Amino acid sequence: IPSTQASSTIPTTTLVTSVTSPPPASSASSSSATRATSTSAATCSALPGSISLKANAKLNDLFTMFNGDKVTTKDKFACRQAEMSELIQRYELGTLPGRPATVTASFSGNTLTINCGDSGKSISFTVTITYPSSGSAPYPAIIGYGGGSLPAPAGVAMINFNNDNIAAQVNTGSRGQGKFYDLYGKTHSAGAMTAWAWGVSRVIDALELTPSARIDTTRIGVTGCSRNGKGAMVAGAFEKRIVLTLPQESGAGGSACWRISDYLKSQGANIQTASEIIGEDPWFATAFNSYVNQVPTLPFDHHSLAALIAPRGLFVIDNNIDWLGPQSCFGCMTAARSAWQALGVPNNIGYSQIGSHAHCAFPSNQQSQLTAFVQKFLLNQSTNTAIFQSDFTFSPSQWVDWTTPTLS
Ligand code: MCU
Repeated sequence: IPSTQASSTIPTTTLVTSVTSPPPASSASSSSATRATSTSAATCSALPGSISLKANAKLNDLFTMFNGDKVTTKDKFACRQAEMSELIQRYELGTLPGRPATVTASFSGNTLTINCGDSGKSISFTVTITYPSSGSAPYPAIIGYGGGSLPAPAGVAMINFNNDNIAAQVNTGSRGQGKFYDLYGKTHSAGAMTAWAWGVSRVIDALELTPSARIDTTRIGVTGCSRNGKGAMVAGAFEKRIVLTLPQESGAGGSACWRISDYLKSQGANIQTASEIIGEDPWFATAFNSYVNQVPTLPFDHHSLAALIAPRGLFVIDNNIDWLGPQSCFGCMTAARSAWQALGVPNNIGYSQIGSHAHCAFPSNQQSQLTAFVQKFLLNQSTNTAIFQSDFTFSPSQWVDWTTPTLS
């Protein structure tokens, strides 16, 4: 089916002809970004407030700090992750706020209500929990953006997260709409994906506060497909309490790398790129608009975003739809895998691209792979997650000019 069917389900018509404002000053605030992403940030060197970006056609080195220091230890890699998180927030996704001043929760039926308050404003939203018919409480759970598009695994609760309610994604006119912006203001720098990740963190806060919901908050996964797969990857990157991230058919803005997608487009592929995607929905900060036509200046790519998840579990599920850039996704995740290799857990990241099925229709021949990841990370079983497969090829010599250390 692949490409032809894809073009009818995935519109490719929106084009962007202009770029807008530079990053607002607030998005350059290092304190909020680092606080939100790393507990060891206090011992890490701070990024300068103002950075002059240098073009780099290759995928950025995951193991050299912005100031040139080499990363040789796991602790230093945590600093590098905090730094990459801050860079990604600054130039692509917008600032992730930490926990608001108040978070309270109530639970009734299968509905968890989350109330958040800060600076005199408050919002409330709900998620619904579907419990498994097997296993025992407290259950592990997978938070599904828009309910998710994966079959519910045995023994695992599914939490339906209405991400559109937190930040709308109808078209570019959706910017600033949703509960996140009701709390933080319509002009907050966070794009929709950052707002959703913030929402996921509040769901986990609420579950921690609510033992009667019978969810084990040390065993939480996140998933979503397509646009929601991009969002799931961002949530996994920003929220360390998530132990398994399952982005499905996420494409550009998810498991694809901007640089590789631009290259494939230059070779004639019908593939979504950075300059195209910003005309579709407010998934990114407006700051990103200034870089979509000069992608090599970005001090990261999406292998860096994925690397924020290491050493936690990541299983990337892809299709073979041209627009989603499966070749870019495979290359990008192969580069990302270096982070898990450096940390000594290469099989905590898996990649599986299997095509010939409708967009977001999880195929039965990926089931055993998904089950292996779910059992390992959510059910504490010992399974074989050495899964890294694609119909496409990746040439490291074209994209990677750094080496993968073994971190002590
Ligand atoms: C793969 O995610 C998106 C894609 O980025 C968009 O260009 C397309 O319109 O929609 C996809 C999607 O979310 O499909 C449900």
